[in-house]
Amino acid sequence: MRIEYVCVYDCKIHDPISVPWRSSIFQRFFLIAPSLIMHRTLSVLIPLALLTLLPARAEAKPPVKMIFDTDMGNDIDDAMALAMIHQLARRGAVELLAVTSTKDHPRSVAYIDALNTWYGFPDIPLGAVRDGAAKEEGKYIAQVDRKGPDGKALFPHDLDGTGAAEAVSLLRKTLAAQPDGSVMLVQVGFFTNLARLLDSKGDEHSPLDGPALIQAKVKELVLMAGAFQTIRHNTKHIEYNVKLDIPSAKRIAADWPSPVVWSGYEIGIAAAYPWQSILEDFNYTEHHLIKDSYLAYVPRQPHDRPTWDLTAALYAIYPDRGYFDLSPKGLVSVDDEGRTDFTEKGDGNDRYLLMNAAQTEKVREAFVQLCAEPPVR
Ligand SMILES: [Ca+2]
Ligand SMILES: [Ca+2]
Repeated sequence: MRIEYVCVYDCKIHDPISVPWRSSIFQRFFLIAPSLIMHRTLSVLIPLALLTLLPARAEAKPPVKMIFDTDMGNDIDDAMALAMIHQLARRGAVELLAVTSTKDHPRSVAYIDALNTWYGFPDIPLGAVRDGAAKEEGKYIAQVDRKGPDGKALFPHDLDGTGAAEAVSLLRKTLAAQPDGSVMLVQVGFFTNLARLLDSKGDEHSPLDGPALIQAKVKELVLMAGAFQTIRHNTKHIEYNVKLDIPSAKRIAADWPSPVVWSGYEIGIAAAYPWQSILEDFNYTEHHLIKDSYLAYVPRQPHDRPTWDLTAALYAIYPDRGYFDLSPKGLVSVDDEGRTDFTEKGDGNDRYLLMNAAQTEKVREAFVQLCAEPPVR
C-alpha cells in the first residue's frame, strides 16, 4: 500500500490508481474520515480566525437631519444645492426634513416642489414666507410651468407658495418633532424666516419659544451669507443675502443661540461651477430642470456660476471630510448697511469657512459629480 499524500484542505488523494486500499471501506474510514473531520473543523476555524484580523465594518452613520431655507428663484445656486442634497439623500447621507422659502413669489415653492419631485422626493414638507423680500419672479422659476408639445407639464409639481404652509409654523413643527440637538439648519437666502423663528412664541407644535426651541433642537446653523475676505479689493463687501433683510440679519448675528458657521461670499466665488458640465452632463434627458434653469439664468456661455449655496449644504452634510477648514471661534456682527465683520473670541459661537487651493478643486469636482448624476426615481 502506498499513500503519497492526503491533503487536509481538499481531500484529494494523489495517484488514486496506485492505492488498492481504496477498495477497503474500513481503511477508507480510518484514513479519510480524520482528514474530513479536520477539513470541516479548519473550514470553520480559518474563516473565524481571518475575521478577527479584518477591520470591523464601520457603523452606518445616521443621515444628517437638515432643514433647507432658501430664496429659490433668485440665483441658480439654490437649485443646484437642492439637487445635490437630493443625491446625497438618496445615498443616506442626509435626511431633508423640510424646505422653506424666503423668496416671496408663489413660483419659488412651486419650483422647489418640482425639483423635489424630479429627484424623487415629491412630498417633502414645504413652507413659504409671507410678506417677505424679493417679490419679483426672477429669471428661471417660470421654467417650472413649461409644458411639452402634448400639453403635459415637463416638471410636475402639486404645490406653490399660496398653498404651502407658512414658513415659521413649518419650521417650528419640524423642529419640535426631532430629537434634541439633532437638526442642521441650512439657510442660503435671506434671514427673514429664521429671525421670525427666533421671535416666535409657543404654539400648538411646542410650548417652547423661539430661542428655547432652537437651543433644544438645532445642532448648528450653516449660513451662506456675509463676506470674510477681501472681494475685488473691497474689504467691506455687502453680500446679497444680508442686504435683502438687514434687520433680520442683525438679529440673528446678535442673538442666535446655537453654533453658527458662515460660508462667505468668497467661498462660492472660488469654487465656481464649470459651464462645460452644464452643457455636457445633463443631456441624459431632453428637458432637465437644472440645465434649462441655468441657461435661462445665464444664457450666454461660457459662464462658470459661483456655488455659494452648495458650499453651505456640502459643509452641513460632510463637516468632517476636509472640504473646508474653519476659522477660530468668534463673533460676527452686521452693521446698518449690511457689512459683516468677524472678531475672534474664544467662546464666540460663530466660525466661517476657509478653503485652500487643493480643497477648492476637490469641492468643485464633488459639485460636478453630485449635481450631474442622474436621479434614481
Ligand atoms: Ca409635491
Ligand atoms: Ca440663495
